[in-house]
Amino acid sequence: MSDISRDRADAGDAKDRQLQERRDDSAGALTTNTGVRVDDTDNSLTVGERGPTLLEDFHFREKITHFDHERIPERVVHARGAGAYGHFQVYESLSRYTRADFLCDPGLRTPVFVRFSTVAGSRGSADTVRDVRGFATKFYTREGNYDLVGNNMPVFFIQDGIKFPDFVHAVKPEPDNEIPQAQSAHDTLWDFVGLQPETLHMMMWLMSDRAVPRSYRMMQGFGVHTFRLVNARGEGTFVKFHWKPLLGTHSLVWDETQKIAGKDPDYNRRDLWDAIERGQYPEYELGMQLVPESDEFAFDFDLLDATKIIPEEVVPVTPVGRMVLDRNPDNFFAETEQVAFHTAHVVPGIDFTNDPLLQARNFSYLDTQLIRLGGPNFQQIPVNRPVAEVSNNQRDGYGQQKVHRGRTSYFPNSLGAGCPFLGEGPYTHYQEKVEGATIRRRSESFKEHYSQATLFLNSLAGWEREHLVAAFRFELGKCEELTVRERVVERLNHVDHALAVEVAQGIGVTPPAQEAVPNHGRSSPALSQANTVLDSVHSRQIALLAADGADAGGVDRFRAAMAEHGALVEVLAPHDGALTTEDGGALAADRAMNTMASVLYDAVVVAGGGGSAATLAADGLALHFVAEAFKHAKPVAAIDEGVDVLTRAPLPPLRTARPGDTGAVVDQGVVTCRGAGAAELYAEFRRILAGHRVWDREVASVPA
Ligand code: HDD
Repeated sequence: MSDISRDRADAGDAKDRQLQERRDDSAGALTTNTGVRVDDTDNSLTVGERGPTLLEDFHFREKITHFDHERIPERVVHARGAGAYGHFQVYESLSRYTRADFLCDPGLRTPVFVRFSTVAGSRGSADTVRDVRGFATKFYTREGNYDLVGNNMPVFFIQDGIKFPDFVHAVKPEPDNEIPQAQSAHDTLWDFVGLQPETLHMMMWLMSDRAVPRSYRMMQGFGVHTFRLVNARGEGTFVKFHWKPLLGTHSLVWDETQKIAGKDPDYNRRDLWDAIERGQYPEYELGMQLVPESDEFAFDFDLLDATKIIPEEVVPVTPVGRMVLDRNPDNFFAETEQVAFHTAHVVPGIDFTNDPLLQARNFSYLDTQLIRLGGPNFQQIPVNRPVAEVSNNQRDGYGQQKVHRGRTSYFPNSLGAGCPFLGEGPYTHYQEKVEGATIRRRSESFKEHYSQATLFLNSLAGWEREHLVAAFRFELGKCEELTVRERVVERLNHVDHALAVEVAQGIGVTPPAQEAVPNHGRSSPALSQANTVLDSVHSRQIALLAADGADAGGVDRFRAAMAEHGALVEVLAPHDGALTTEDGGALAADRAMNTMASVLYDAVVVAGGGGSAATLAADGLALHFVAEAFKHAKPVAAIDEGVDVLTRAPLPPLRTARPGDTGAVVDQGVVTCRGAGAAELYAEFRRILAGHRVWDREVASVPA
């Protein structure tokens, strides 16, 4: 019996206990890989002090050879990622729909490993590029591993997996010069898009703010395909999986993402790691859209078409459980790089549908692990090992870790007492009756490509739509071929005439004279990030600018007021180390201002204190901090004399607190106070920060 099935109450730690056997702290004396002790690893074995190196220097050869072989092929897509362990627990038994044990027992904590990723960039590319984000979850269940390999967008670029190599070749750097890295803004992608209109719905998502998430902790996840749940009676229910982050779904702005890519290319990876180290564990709720089989044809699109959503207003998302990520991996390569996801890693009670994209994936993921991880034993790599017992007749191969005993490795056998035998509770494939001729043809029900792209557009808030138009203009503006730009504009005219005109006007293309089809006018509020969680400042990062002469008491009070709600304040100063405060005391600077930038924070605040304010008001970097934060629609605040810094920054006319004011003054999301009113400032600032950004602020004229 496996470790986890023996120990139900402690099941959440089963994976951790299993990994413990393989952890290595590299303690003790230095040895070779055969355990022979080494007393010098700085000098190779030579003939005389200045002579040639000897072939018999086995330590040298082993050390260099191992180093030469340290790299494995990066993932062909989703090469850059970050992972974490955690656990999942279902709220109530879902046995009505599925026999999957981990979805039926609310008392069970199932260990998970999640890997977030970008798609197009190489392993070393920047985190904050415009791209889809992968959201892949491995559940180490008692019945075997279940992998939910999803993205942060609910649809996909293509309908049939046979187009995947074409799409990926188009979006990846162009093959002649390998430019551009991790960017969709180039001719080949948009050439493909213009010629393959099924991409249009997903391209709307890719041009939206969803493609530049603030954090992996603030991003939705989707299984994308329609899957099938199967209960103990063998009855099926269609299902779409959704992950909803408890912190809400929030994004960066485009200018900010480009700057972060230089200032901190590990921005999202670091954010995930740091939050877990701080104990601010990311949490997501799993939701399901459940569709009875009798409703298979009840929609105006095909459930098997992965370029379509089921609007949440049509089939609501039922919350079914919660996932918490609470442990960082010990070793990036061993765990995050070697983790192997596969859509066909399913457990009893979860099955596929005939979605041709999913069917292709069920082939591709196993195939890719064989080359990436060097052979058929990748499931034995610690991060991939199921906590359920593995017993079969598969043998040998590169990297075999097991020492299989006995004479028999075939079925049936009598010499090995019939083991491994066919047990109870096996995976049984859903019995679907299928018939038809062998054809190579897209179903008629897959042929409408525009109406959900329009639905998405119609559902956006004003600021989201502006960002989307700007993104189309940026991306197409980077395309050198006019015909590529023109064809995409023609396609957009089928989504929405006004959109096509706005985009065309920005990229030197003649706008279409008339609409191709009227906009159907329907919308789905759940698609807008304006309708997400907007009442939490938990784990938000605030830069507090201070210099010598700062009011330490004011800084401490502000920090405490934010900490109470889980927000983090870092004191940034013109120099690192201790600041001399207004009253002659000391205040530790967390970082020197020149090592950071406003784009790495959610908000910027200027401390009080006359000396500090005078220094900061004359410091171009401090003024840029404030102006750039304002430009990116972030909450900004200033306390007491700190207000003078705001008035020196290149901001539009702003109402700020004057001496004698008793409360806080709020104008365009900028909060100020002088003397009294600090408590009100804390409350107002928190409210604005919880709203994420101040989207109605006029920022075009700010030179940052
Ligand atoms: Fe894929 C990786 C998500 C379509 C072939 N895919 C990969 C990862 C994610 C997704 C999150 C990274 C897993 C990790 O962190 O290791 N892929 C998707 C989604 C799709 C999708 C949500 C559409 C709904 N993928 C898709 C198709 C094919 C592939 C149609 C091929 C026919 N995907 C792969 C792959 C990768 C991969 C080549 C690269 C590395 C890996 O699998 O392990 O096999």
